[in-house]
Amino acid sequence: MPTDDMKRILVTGAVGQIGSELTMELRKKYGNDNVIATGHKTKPSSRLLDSGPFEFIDITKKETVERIVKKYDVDTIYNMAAILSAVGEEKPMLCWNVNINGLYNILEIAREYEMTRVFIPSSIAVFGPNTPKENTPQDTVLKPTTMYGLTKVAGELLGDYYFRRFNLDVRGIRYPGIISSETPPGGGTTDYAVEMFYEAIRKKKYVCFVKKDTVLPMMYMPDCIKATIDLMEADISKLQHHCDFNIASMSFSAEELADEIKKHIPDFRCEYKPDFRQAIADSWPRSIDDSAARKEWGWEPRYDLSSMTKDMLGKLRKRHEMGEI
Ligand code: AKB
Repeated sequence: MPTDDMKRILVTGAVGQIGSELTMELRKKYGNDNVIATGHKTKPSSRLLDSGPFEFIDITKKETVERIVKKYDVDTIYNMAAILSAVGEEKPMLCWNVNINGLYNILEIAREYEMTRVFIPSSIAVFGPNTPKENTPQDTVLKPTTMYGLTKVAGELLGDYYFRRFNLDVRGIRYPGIISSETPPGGGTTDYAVEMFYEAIRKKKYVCFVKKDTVLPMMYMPDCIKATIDLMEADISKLQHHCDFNIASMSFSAEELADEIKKHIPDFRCEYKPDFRQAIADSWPRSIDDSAARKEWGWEPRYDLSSMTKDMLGKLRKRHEMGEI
């Protein structure tokens, strides 16, 4: 396994939607004590706290990250801390600061400490209204209209720059909307898809903040975690791209998702009341061409809409019965 060189891993944003599940999977794979979970302000779950080291940092303050890197002799970073699209429109300066200045600090530290590898997530938000919407190509127009999107374009370019200029092994994926049952997302446009599941279990009704015919690319968390770790473990000699891999698994409209949930909860009702997030969703692709990821590191999703819905509802139902949600 090409993993011997990643021994001490730091995860930023480990309290967040993807970071929390990624940390647990990395701990399973690389050993609990070798994966240092970090967060900013949010209290970590006991699952995260009890299974390995946890520290508070602020990626916009370089010294706070550097202290932890030295303390644990870190050689690999997954930089999952970010401000997502909806909050990014409400707080554009915060979004710039975390997603650009924070990322710059991470890359600089990785360069200074000669780290083995860095993961920097990107997003379908790098695309904009002028990008082809169906089967969006790997290499295409990148002119987003959101602050989040433009920080992600700059982030991809910055990562590729560090690879070329400083020989730092930086890798990244353009995540679609991620659907998960552990930690809810916060501040994104694709959050409606997750909320719909939670509310279907809790109240059997949901008011969706995008129109029913809004189609976006989505992915179930187990596939997201698999993609992230697989890319980090991929043989570098096979990679032609580095920080900007398109990946796809499923695309559906808000109404198609509601209909799929209704197959399991027949009295579930969904209403549609679009807000400012509709414009963001409308600027993004409907489906993604991920042939580069398939070819360069063997990406292949496992879940589709039907298998994801069954699994999500099963997991959330259990958590509901235990009074967790
Ligand atoms: C968001 O909606 O902002 C994120 C994303 C697609 O990057 N989930």
